[in-house]
Amino acid sequence: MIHPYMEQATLRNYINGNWVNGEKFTDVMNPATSEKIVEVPLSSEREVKEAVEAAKLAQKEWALVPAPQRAEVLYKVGQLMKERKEKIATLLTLENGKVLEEARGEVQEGIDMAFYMAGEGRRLCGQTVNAELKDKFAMSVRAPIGVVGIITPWNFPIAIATWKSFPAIIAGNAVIWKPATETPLMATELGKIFEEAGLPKGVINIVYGAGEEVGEAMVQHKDIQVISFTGSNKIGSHIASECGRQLKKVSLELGGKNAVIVMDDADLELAVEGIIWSAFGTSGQRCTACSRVIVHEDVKEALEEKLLANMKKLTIGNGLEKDVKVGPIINQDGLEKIASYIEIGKKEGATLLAGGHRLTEAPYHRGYYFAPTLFTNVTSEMRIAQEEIFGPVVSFIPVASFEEAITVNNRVAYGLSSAIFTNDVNRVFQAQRDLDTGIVYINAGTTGAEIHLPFGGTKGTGNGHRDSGVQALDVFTEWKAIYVDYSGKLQRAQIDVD
Ligand code: UN1
Repeated sequence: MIHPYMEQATLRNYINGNWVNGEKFTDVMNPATSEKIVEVPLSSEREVKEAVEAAKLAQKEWALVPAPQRAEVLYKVGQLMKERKEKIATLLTLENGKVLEEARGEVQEGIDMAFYMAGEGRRLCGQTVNAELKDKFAMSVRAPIGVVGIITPWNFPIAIATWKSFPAIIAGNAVIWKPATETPLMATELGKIFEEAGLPKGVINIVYGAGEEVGEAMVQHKDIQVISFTGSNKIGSHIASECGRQLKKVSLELGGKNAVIVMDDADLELAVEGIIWSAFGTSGQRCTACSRVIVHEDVKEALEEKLLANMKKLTIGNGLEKDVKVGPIINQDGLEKIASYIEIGKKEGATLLAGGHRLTEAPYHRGYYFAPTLFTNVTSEMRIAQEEIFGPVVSFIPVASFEEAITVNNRVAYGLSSAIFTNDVNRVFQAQRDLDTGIVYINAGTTGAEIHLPFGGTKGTGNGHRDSGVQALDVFTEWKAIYVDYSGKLQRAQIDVD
């Protein structure tokens, strides 16, 4: 039986411009209802190899297409995404569970990325510099790398795919893309759009399947020269070591343990709005989600009270329904992980002020819902204050001063996003200097990165690369230095300098 939102019962891989049938499949479920949506192929090394062969051939020609013409395809991609925004957003909510308003926002992030990277087709700037010798010209250019592999997560299945694939494509590479099996619809929709926009066959290839099979085959394939991965630290460090062994370039976006700092002079109403949005939006399943509130002790009780009152107003439910603000958790494993941290927090001596349990009564009984949760009196060494929970759980950590707030913020293994609410201009500038995360927000929550700035983090959040922004091009290009000697004689650098 075909699901009412679907045109097909089974999805197919997209290899060399063809939609290819799979052999083995797994079910894709709607996390809001547990109903089956579609089946997705579980591919193997064989499909990865086929995709790489196609990509190698396609890339040679694609690299010779002038970048402004490559950009025309991306403009078309952006245009088609814009026309289909509502349909794509609805499918995103169906497979991922995030509320429709957020799904629209995520699709918009992809549209923004398309137009932004299309613009790069007319830049891809290098430098011209002065040579140290007479009658000699020196410059640097960005060169494509070849075939690149991208492995994308279920929590932002279309936005993150655009952060990685669009810069790769505009720079003249071909792509092998393994989307998360929980959220394959976004890849099919984007694949169809690439096809309709006229991207030559083989420039993007979609291979569905498990990380252990398809992801591993990509990491081990000698002709995939770059791996760009967003996901867990455990898998990220495995990928990094395998790529390191092969001297393969790897870009990682991993976990976060992001905090909102609320100072004693903050606008508490605004801080509560920022915390609600960044802790409970997407049910806390963002790498950038706020999971710690580092609060000045003088405003701790007032902030708790206001936050609790606002948490009560949150409507939880199926993201396709109007006015729902918090959707389900992705699946049973996700729920169990969150539930296990509630027990850990209680054992560690934190005080549970709200939530802390799964929602099992109708209408929640068929989906994977977890009550928005607030712990207080948490200390910064507790595991709930150190480890990524990836759910709607926030911990209050009281502090006595601005300096202590900064120290507590930085005392975690991750460094993705941080935020401070204060009206003191000196503290604002000290904070943006001293917070050791890749993204810093002033008087806003920890989420909401824009695509034309670098996205990524310090310490355990990654390995120094950035997604999105012009910096994403560094992952998918090699720098080439070019010297043109027009003196007509041998000129030796560093020697013939008079
Ligand atoms: C993620 O959580 O992996 O800044 C991506 C944000 C979004 C992207 C989140 N624009 O929260």
